[in-house]
Amino acid sequence: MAKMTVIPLSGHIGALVEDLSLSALSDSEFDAVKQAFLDHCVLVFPKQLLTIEEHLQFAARWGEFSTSPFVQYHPEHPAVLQLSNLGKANAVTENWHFDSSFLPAPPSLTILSARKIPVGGDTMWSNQYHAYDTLSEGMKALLDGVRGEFAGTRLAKRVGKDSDIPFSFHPIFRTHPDTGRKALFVGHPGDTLRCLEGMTQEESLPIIQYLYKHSTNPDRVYRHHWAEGDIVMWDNRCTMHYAVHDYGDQTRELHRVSICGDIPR
Ligand SMILES: O=C(O)CCC(=O)C(=O)O
Ligand SMILES: [Fe+2]
Repeated sequence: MAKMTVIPLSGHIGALVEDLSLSALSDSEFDAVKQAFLDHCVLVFPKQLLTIEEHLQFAARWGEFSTSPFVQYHPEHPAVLQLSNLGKANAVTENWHFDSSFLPAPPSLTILSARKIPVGGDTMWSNQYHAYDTLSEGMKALLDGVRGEFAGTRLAKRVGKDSDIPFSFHPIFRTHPDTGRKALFVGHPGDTLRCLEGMTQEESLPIIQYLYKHSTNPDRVYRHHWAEGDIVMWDNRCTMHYAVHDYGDQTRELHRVSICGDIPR
């Protein structure tokens, strides 16, 4: 078998992995994929056309499956979330976010498998190591060790649980457990990242707004144009993502499997 090739997809995030079959991955190939994942934060594996079982087998190599509250999983495969077109008004993922940042230990990574793709429906990712690295030394010093209050507002509201919104405190500069690099860890101002600890809302909101805008500068973004059969995986500890809803009522179906992560530090 030909040796896998890894081709960067943008200046700062994402790589295309070719000449590799995820359904027949050797241990040494897995090690190479893992290194490419840590280096590029988002990996695209085109034309894999995995079955649900093959998707789950590949995902299981990365750790325990993680599930989120407020969403319903596949009736026969409890680790598989079926993403479908719920309409633009209900699209909780059409904003820049880390997955489940309101949990004490958000997932480490997610693997999507594209089943039915409309015209449109791209997904974007942004590199949060780069977002941290490009902050001024003054901003890094000001916010070093500061924690934010992360809330699951959008998901809770979608199921009518407005009065019982879960939240967790996390450092807004988190250190990746495998690479040791620092990444900016923020969320939608007000909805997701409600406040910075030890500051009033009036003081924290302008800072959060600045950081949120900074986190998604186009310099650090890769936008993926899906094709059926694509597998895309991202590191939820150092990237944010945004699902563009520009496809009206066309069908869009992806399967999603996430892996348990550590408590952010
Ligand atoms: O639909 C997508 O492209 C991604 C949706 C999303 O935010 C997720 O699966 O975590
Ligand atoms: Fe997401």
